[in-house]
Amino acid sequence: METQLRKSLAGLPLGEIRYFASAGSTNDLALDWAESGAPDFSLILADAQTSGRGRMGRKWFTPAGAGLALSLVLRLNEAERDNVGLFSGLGALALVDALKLYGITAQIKWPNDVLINRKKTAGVLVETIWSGTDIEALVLGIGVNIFPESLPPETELNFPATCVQAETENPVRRFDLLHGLMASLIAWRSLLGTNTFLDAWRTSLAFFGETVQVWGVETESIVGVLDGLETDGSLRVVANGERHSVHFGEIHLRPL
Ligand code: BT5
Repeated sequence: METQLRKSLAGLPLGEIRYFASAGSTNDLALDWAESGAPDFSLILADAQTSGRGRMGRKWFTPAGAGLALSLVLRLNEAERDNVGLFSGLGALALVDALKLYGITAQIKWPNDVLINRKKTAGVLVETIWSGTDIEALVLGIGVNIFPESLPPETELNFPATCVQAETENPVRRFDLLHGLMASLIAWRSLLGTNTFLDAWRTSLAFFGETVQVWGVETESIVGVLDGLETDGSLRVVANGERHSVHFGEIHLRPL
């Protein structure tokens, strides 16, 4: 498996690559690796995770042989440090692009989910390591459901879920999709924060123009029309004629 993985990524300008048949959470491994000097764009991939994480301590289900669970260590340049709020969009956008290889038009449920036909097929988890007031490294974790076995039991879901193979007639090979995803990440990273990047993200937003409810831990919920993105990656919602910018954090979004 590891040989196949390395072969499929050969030729891409990545940092180092580590593969695990089973890991706790690839994000935890990547955070440790970042602390101990992983070079930029180093990749950790696990076939299975025993404690895969979503946001706020939620779980990410990752049984063996069924999906992709990966984390990248990114060393940010100055411009990227000013755009940290765009990295979950970067992960989601790169996956949306890679899925086009299978004729799939996916959408981004702001801020961190990728949906196919309004069902969740992937989640992005961004975590940062700080040194004083500077970001030392950023870990970009991505989990993608590829085959039906990757889906958790319905009782564990707070949103409908699907997998890539259920949404295309083309046979999906995990490492082909991984290659496409890495190539797209490299391409979109160089455009982070540009109008091209923001327009592509906007165009891919799920529920655009629809009435949604957005709520967080400390904020009151807003019901309004999803109207787009601000340049810092926050979401624009118009409620009673008033524009609200919803920032990252612990945010839930649902179509009404
Ligand atoms: C996410 O969190 O969607 C981010 C998931 C990131 C996972 C990757 S895998 C590689 C890396 N290593 C890690 O440990 N994590 C990252 P959130 O928006 O909080 O959604 C979590 C919720 O999604 C859970 O509470 C479940 O309801 C649901 N869920 C869990 N596993 C799922 C799956 N395989 N498919 C669809 N939904 C799932």
